[in-house]
Amino acid sequence: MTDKISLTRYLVEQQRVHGRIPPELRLLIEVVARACKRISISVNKGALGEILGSADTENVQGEVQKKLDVIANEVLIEANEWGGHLAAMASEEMDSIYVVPNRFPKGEYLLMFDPLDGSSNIDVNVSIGTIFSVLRKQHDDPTIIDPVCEADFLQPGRQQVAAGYCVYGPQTTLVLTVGDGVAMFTLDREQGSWVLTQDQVQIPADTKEFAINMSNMRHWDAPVRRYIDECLQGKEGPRGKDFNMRWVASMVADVHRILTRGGVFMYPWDKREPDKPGKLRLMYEANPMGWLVEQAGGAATNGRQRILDIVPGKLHERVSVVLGSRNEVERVTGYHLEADEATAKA
Ligand code: AHM
Ligand code: MG
Repeated sequence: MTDKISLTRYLVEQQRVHGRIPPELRLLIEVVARACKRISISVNKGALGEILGSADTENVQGEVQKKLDVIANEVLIEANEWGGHLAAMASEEMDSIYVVPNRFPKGEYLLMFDPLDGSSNIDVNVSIGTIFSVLRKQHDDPTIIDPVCEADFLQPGRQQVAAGYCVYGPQTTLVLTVGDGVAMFTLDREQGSWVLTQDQVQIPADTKEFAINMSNMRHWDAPVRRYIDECLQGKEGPRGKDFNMRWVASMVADVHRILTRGGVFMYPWDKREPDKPGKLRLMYEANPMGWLVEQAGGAATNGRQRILDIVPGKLHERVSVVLGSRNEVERVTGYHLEADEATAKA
């Protein structure tokens, strides 16, 4: 690229030319991007930075926290709490919402994040990331500033005003939407700046690649089995083409591949924990990824319903996820709906 566009310039143009984002939201995104830069530096240090291994604590989901989960969470909070653009934050690593302390000015935005996605990959030097989602606090009467509470966060994903992720891989890439398509920024380490390297990202509607944790196959529901069985039959089967499989076990990396070259990603409900709707979390994993994928021309459902239309009942709600190339997501969703109809008729 000869005329390099920085993240700052991209955001200023989104604010000034397209009128899409107010200055406070621009500031918020820049602060998140700065925090991701700091996390990226820690990730790069690896064992030299003493960031590997377990923190010997558990999060609200009962998962053992890695040191880097805790570090990344602190970096995001410290970076964002004082700027005056936020009312509160919520994270995979915190039981309840973090209200901006009274010593700082408050804004109208709510920030949610999975500070370090793909925790199982930290110690093995495989791509990991940070996922974030921004909502605006809803007011019945905008002149009244009420204290913020968890209920303020429980908005469907279609109300997000910004969403993105940063993937810490061979390159560090920030992927963002403010509702005007998907833009990708690569971290230029020498300059310390984010450079726009792709705008208006598009996911092809068709694909020959799926991503699912195949070791859970015996626990899946019939429609997911049917879809994967058909893919595995390749050219000789009903799909008439061979499929490839990839599973990084970091949602950020799997979604990044799909935004780059297409594919379908699934983390469906399964029988291991029948009472949980899925493994992934709706508000800071599925919603931001779902919006990014839709903004790139793809689709995202829970197998039956558009993810962005789900009204959350609680902060750490889980959800089944099917996202990526539109025609494949529609096929998987169709298989679920067909199965539901058959059950209803029986
Ligand atoms: P995390 O947020 O604790 O890292 O968990 C979410 C991750 C996703 O990134 C990934 O898609 C999935 O869990 C991997 O699950 P599995 O270990 O079953 O392959
Ligand atoms: Mg995660």
